[in-house]
Amino acid sequence: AKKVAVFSVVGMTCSACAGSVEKAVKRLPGIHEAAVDVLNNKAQVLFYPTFVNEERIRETIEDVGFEATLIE
Ligand code: 9UX
Repeated sequence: AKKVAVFSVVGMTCSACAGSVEKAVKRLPGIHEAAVDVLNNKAQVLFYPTFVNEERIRETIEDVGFEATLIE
C-alpha cells in the first residue's frame, strides 16, 4: 500500500530549488509522486514503503542542500 509523507523543507528560495528537490526525490526507488511547494516550504511524497522510507527521502532532500523535517 502507498504511504504519504510531508516534510518541512527550509532554505528553498525559488521554484528551481523546488524543482531540484522534486527531481531528486523522484529518482529514488519506490516513489509514486512528489510535489514540492516553495511558498509553504513543504514537500509531499507518495511512496511504496517496501522500497523506500521517510528517512531515505528526508536524507535525499538534505543532499540537495535543504534542511528537511518529517512533519506528517
Ligand atoms: Mo536559484 Mo533556488 O540558484 O535556491 S535554485 S535560488
